[in-house]
Amino acid sequence: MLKFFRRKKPDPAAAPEAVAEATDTAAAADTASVVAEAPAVAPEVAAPAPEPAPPVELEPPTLPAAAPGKPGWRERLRGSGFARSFGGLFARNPKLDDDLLDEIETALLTADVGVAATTQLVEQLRRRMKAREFADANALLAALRADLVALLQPVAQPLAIDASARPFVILTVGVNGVGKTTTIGKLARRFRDEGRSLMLAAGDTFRAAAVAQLQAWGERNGVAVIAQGQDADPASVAFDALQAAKSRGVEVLVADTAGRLHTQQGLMAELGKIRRVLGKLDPSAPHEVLMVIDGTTGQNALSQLRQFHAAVNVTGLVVTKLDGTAKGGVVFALAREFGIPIRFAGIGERPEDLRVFDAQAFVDALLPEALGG
Ligand SMILES: Nc1nc2c(ncn2[C@@H]2O[C@H](COP(=O)(O)OP(=O)(O)OP(=O)(O)O)[C@@H](O)[C@H]2O)c(=O)[nH]1
Ligand SMILES: [Mg+2]
Repeated sequence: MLKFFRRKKPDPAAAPEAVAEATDTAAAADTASVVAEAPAVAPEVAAPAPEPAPPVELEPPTLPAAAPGKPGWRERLRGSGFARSFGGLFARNPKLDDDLLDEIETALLTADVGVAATTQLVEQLRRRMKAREFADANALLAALRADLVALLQPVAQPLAIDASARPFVILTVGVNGVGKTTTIGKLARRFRDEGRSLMLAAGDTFRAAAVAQLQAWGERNGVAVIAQGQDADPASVAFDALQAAKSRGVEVLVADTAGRLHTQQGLMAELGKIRRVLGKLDPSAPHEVLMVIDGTTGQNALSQLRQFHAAVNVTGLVVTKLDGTAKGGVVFALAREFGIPIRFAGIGERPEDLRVFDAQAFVDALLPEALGG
């Protein structure tokens, strides 16, 4: 059975504290220091399901857009394996020689850039060093930085919502625990802030907590969540949700799916079924198959993407958890091997920590500015 969940708009007369809370949140978004102190909002456990309510039109956003660039990429990625190994290397003011290239090679491999991309980058630098293109090690660093940006530039393609697709359907896939549901919650906030009407589909029917987790994000952002509950057929949830989104004329539908290992044939086939069922209502749906990849995964991310791509034709990537201990280098390996657009980077757990992927900002955050830096 279809259920609709949505949050009531704060009514100043009935719930002054709700208005105060919204105002506080808005003020906090303008103040970096306050934002930095704000608690993480990602739900970890099942939240109580809200009261079912009849479907109503979505309201315009009540919260302002998250402040861009706060905190910055560099601040969030400082702890990455990539930043640490290169920070150490260049702080030592190395000489321009083959040893430096060997050290760069080791640093790239250690940071999960992978053998193929590392070899390509290092050999490129070696050729140019032999041709005496670099005056010093600093010039070589500048070249490495430019090469890394060039590797990512072709895949730094933001997600464009095609207005002629109504709704524009985003199917979210990925292995267990990579951040799919959290990313959907962040996207919901983003789309709401852009003034788009949207719906979410609770297609992870493996666990009751998964449905509740998505409902909590929907609640928080005033977005309707279509759910059938635990053990329902996820393809049927997707079908119902697309039907509801079509009849309501919403702009964007984002469907969650259960995490699954790329090696589980049956579960991978289930994704194909979800895809086919969506296609029955709209032959062009899903318009985006967004695969979420955990940035801490390392080279295994390549085989994950290979399998998901074969099963469901991935059109865009989100790399999450690049804050913290992620090495970050797998982003280069993914870009080189697949050329699939990287839409967003997750650099924290709060809604504003989902950033449109920016090749230059990413590389700048990973590498020190200059020698001795
Ligand atoms: N630090 C950090 N944590 C993140 C990020 N994205 C997601 N997480 C955390 O990762 C954990 C798992 O996130 P979920 O969204 O539940 O992952 P999922 O892919 O939906 O998991 P399953 O549905 O169980 O497969 C949560 O604790 C999130 O808060 C990120 O960019 N940075
Ligand atoms: Mg989930």
